[in-house]
Amino acid sequence: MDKHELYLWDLTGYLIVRNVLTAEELAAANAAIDYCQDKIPVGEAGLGSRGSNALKGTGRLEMHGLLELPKPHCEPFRKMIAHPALVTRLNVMCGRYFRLDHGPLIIAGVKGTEGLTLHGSGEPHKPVVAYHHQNGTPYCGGVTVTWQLTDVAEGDGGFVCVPGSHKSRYPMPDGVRTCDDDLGVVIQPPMQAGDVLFFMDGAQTHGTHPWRSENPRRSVLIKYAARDAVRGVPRKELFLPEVWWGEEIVDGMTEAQRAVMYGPGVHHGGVIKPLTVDEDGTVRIE
Ligand SMILES: O=C(O)CCC(=O)C(=O)O
Repeated sequence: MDKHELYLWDLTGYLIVRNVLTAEELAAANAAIDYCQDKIPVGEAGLGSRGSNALKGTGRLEMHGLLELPKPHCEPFRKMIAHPALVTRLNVMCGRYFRLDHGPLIIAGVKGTEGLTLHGSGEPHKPVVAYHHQNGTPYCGGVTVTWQLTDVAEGDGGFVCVPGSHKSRYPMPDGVRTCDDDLGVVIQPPMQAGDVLFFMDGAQTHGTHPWRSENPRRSVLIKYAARDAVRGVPRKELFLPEVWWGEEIVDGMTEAQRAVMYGPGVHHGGVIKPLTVDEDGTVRIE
């Protein structure tokens, strides 16, 4: 990661590296998506745009599990997860012991596919994904890397962000969240097939504009974390105390004791309940 990239990354919260995939690698990744195209589920319209006028459209197309595709179709994504263009940069962005937190997943789009309301920002502070800079060293808890398998021209839609919002100290206005009154701060960077986008995920305000092009959208997202940050896990059952610690350790624990034995992560789907202490000193599930 050279000093110009570092400057752009720290300044804006995203970075585009051009022309990373070779023509052969791009063809193999597109062939893998052709293979599973019919299986990409269409989400319920409105779930992404959530009442926004600017973002409305047909249901979103998104699918996880690209590493689970049969060979040879998982191979392009195996290559992507530890690609040298990523390693050199993630070593700086998240620290040398970064790891894959969740993904790879495909976000696809056909003309009219709805957008996704903007989310993430520097306010309120979310330690697990926050951006911090100290003594000349940047640190970001969560970085998403998006591989473009098709071109994204200006105005096509897809990924959008508010550059610099990882340093924001005020809540995101509702019009920016919905893009109905975005104050002119939301940008949609054009990219070409084979380019790679890095963005500060939960630290930066970002989302999706509706897809407006006749050509399909194909973006493969891989979500990385600093090694000491935990966002999601590949399978929800990994959170369970008997899986995370082992049944022999948690066997016979009270409900409150078990509640503190869940594995780490924010995407636990509500299975982890907070504890409270009653006036008489009893610890119980809230
Ligand atoms: O690439 C996009 O369309 C945005 C993805 C997004 O919002 C996310 O990964 O949280």
